[in-house]
Order: sequence, then C-alpha cells, then structure tokens
Amino acid sequence: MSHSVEQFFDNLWNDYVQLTPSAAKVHQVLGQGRSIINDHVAFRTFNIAPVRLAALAKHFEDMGYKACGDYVFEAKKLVAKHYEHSNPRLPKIFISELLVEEFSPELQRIVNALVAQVDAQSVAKPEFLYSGAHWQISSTDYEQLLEESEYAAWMAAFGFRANHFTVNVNELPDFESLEQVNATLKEAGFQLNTSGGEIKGSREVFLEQSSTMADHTAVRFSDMEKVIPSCFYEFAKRYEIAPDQLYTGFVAASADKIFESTNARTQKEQDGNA
Ligand code: OOG
Ligand code: NI
Repeated sequence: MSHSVEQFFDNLWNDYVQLTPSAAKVHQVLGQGRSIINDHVAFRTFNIAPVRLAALAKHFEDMGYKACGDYVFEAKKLVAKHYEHSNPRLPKIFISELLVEEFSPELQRIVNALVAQVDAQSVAKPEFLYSGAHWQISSTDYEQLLEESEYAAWMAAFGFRANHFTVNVNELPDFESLEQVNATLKEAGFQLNTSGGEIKGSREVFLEQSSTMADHTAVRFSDMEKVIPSCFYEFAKRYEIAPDQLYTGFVAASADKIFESTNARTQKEQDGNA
C-alpha cells in the first residue's frame, strides 16, 4: 500500500482514538499487543453539497476503492454505500448520508446553516475526512436535532471523521467466534450495544456484527459544554458465500441497529434493563 494511503489511515485512526480512548483498550484486550486488522471504517454525512456522500467517496476512489453495495434505511431517512479495495489489507469503507429534505423545516434550517459554513475547497482535500466539525452549534440546536434524528445531532457535534472502526474477527488469532469476542469485551468492562440483540445478523446472512456503546466526551457548544456519546468500536465476523470466498457486503437490518451505538437513549434503556 502506498505511503500516503497508509498515512491517511494513520491520521484517521489518531483522530478517532483521541475521541474514543476505549478503542486503544479494545486493541489491547483483543490483540494483546499484536496488530489488529480492521474490516471497515464508517463515515456519516448530510446529502447537501459540498459534503454529500459522493464528495467523501471521491477520496477513496482516488485511493483505488470501488463502489460495491447500496443500502436504504427508510425509518432513519438515510442511504449508504460501501467501497472495497483490491488490497485485502485495506478496510472496506461504509459511508451513509442523511436525507435532509425528508425532515422538518426546523431541522433543515439548522443543518443547512451548518453545511453553509463548510468551505468547498476543504472538502476536496483527503484531510477533510478527519477534520471534525466546520461550524459552531448551540446546545439548544443540538438538542432540537436530537428530537428528530440522533444521526443529525451526532453529525452536528462531531462533523467529518471516522464514526467507527471495526475489528475483523476472522483475522483475530485468539478468537473463534463473535460470542467469544463479546464475552471477553464484557469481562473487560465494555458495554455492548444490545439493540436487536448483542449479535446482529447470522451465518445465514454471511455476516455477524456487534459493537460497543459509544464513549462519552465533552463537546464545546457555542453556549456551554456538554458530555455526549462520541464514537464506538464494531466487531465483524464474515462467512463464506463460496469456498474460500467471504461475503464482503453489509446487511441493512443489522446496520440499522449498529447506528444505535451512538444513541444515549438506547444506552439509558440498556442501563434500565441491566
Ligand atoms: C453506521 C452503522 C452501520 C455497519 O457496519 O453495518 C454499520 C453508522 O453508525 O454510521 O456500520
Ligand atoms: Ni460498521
């Protein structure tokens, strides 16, 4: 892999781990000092120029990635695409975008005002993908977005960066199953996302996924500081669709639940059931 692609993923990881300190602990617990291979990295955005999914994807296409799968999330009012590289050591890329025009005029007004602050020239640089928020937002606007779309609120608070990395469980030498990975994580004190069950998907759909609930971090809004959910870590085990050929796509019904990993309400419900 070229030096610049490697450097890109290093920078992306460094931004992510700064906001998500538990990601470093995940590597210690599952890798015991050995390097971890990531299955994919996920990004979020709004379907408004200049930050549309296609504009983010352009950077990966420039690195040699190809568009593969398309996904629709009707209830969350989102669409997504995934990208693959011919170098199997490079993670797949999952990018979603919020269909802003399907929301209330208030949400549209807040989101359009945020995106209007983004300089189109900055979007054209690969560093944009770990550049965070390009705007100021008040905590009241954040709370208002949260009423309608947890995704919109997350984007408003954190902007452009990896939403999560995903451990490739097939490549973990010490673990046979995702159940085993989950048990080890829980023993180490991690809280897992139980929305739709701890394991989303199955061998029948060729993909099993689980994730931690997002870390919490202090975000400086224009009027005050608030501690809110930031980013999480995901775990994926893939099954063969043919001899020696692992499934490389995503599963929309499972992804729908993985999105909940940044949802503080889901977290409260889980705590209530604990
Ligand atoms: C993406 C959720 C979906 C997957 O692997 O299915 C996903 C997100 O939370 O932004 O990552
Ligand atoms: Ni994911």
